Amino acid sequence: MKRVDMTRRFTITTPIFYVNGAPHIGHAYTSIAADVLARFHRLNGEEVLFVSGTDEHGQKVEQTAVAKGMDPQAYADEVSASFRQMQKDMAISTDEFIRTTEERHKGAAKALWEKVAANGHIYLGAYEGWYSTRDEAFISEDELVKKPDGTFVAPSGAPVERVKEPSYFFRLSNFQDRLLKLYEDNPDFIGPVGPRREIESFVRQGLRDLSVSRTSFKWGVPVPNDPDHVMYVWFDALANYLTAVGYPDLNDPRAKFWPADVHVMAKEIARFHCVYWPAFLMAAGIDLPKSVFAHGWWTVEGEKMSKSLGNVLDPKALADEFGLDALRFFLMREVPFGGDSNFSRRSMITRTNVELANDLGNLCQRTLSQVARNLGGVLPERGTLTEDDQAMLAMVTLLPTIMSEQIERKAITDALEEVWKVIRAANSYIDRQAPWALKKTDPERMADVLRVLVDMIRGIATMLQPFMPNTMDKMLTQLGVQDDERNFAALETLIPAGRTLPKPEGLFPRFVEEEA
Ligand code: ME8
Repeated sequence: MKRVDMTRRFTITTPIFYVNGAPHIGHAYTSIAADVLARFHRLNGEEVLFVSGTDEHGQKVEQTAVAKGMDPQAYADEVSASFRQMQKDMAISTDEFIRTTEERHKGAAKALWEKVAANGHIYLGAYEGWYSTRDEAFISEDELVKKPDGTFVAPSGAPVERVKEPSYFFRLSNFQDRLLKLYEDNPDFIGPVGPRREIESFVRQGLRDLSVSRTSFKWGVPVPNDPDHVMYVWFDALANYLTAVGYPDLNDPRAKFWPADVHVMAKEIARFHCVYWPAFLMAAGIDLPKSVFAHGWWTVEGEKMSKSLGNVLDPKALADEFGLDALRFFLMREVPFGGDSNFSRRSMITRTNVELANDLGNLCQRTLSQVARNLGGVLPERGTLTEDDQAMLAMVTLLPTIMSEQIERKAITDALEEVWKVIRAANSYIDRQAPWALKKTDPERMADVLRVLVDMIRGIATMLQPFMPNTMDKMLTQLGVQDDERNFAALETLIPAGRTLPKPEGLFPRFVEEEA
């Protein structure tokens, strides 16, 4: 079987996060998922651009800063730094971190605006209607939701206020047909299918022109040639994806990374990415991203995360308690990428103990301790392979092909399950072959079995690197695999016999809940 031929270049983005509060598990989740995809493509030999950042303008950020008695820039500096720290704590391998208050970004947003305006898609008018600051979204009358007390809120439940101000408009209504054709011609443009249907039906209902500037506050990118207006925060924010590739400088070395392969986010902001963003780009005559993937929403112990409930999960605290890679693994394993999920401590503990400590940790420990004890820690030759050995090795050999196809579909959880099938098979193999019993009866066969196991674990650890980079780094070191032998293509070459392996150490401790 031939490995899926993935393009040799891969550009992936996360949303840029609002700096109106500390990063929580939701932000970490999107960052980790995108990181898994970015790392997978890098190990597959592709040139990757992975973009993330912070969204620092707009009324919401301004109001939060004012409430804290801080200057918005000073406040944004502080919170943006905490997002960067979160990404460091979660081992997120971003190549570009965009802050919308940076000059390079303001330049890109202005250039995009000028292009859209020059092409005749922006006009001056006045907006009168509802605005939700929490969502940073204009809410039309027919979207308002009536609460039992007779007041109205946004579909998200966020409060709305009446706004009346001069505003520039983007001729979104002209783009309905082109957008519908985009979705029809490219069935994979929006994934997964739930958000795709929602977006299609939203666009089919007809599009109104979109207000793209505000005049009632100042915290934003000034509109070119009209400093009374600042850009609507979403026009500004979406432009960050172009900032990352050096726009408007088409000779920038990063320009080759556009169009993006995938913008990753949660479903609540799919509309901005699947409707407004492609329309802005069409209006500017810029290539469209190849796809948008909107994953689901995390709750905590069955409840929506909120400051008032005091249940906002800090990813750093969880990583400190369970181990970073156990947290990354759990988040990617617990729910098929795309679906909604619930964070439960019980489930986190079970997965850590069963899948990491028992399945993977024990497999590695049992194998390597026998190599250390019975073979002096020296990697044996590949012996004559029995049918059982061949079947086991074939499973590992197929992993890169199967997983590449799954990762291409963003089926991150399926890809993990594929590795676990091999781990479970290796555990049955070790029980069936019982190398410890062969020590006295057939030491040569014992060495052959241990070599098959080492090679299986090498394949497993290589393919798990995108998910658990730090632990797999240690596991590959324990297996005597050198740095340049860790990409997917290197799996086609056997590690030469005779290498002395370091003393094995347990990598996945069992989690024991302290008695309250
Ligand atoms: O929307 N479950 O920023 P934001 C899953 N600045 N993912 C979650 C989550 C949860 N409970 N909570 C947050 C914005 N996320 C804009 C984006 S992009 C040009 C501008 C993640 O700080 C998820 O990725 O509100 C979601 O889409 C994003 O954080 C929203 O982050």
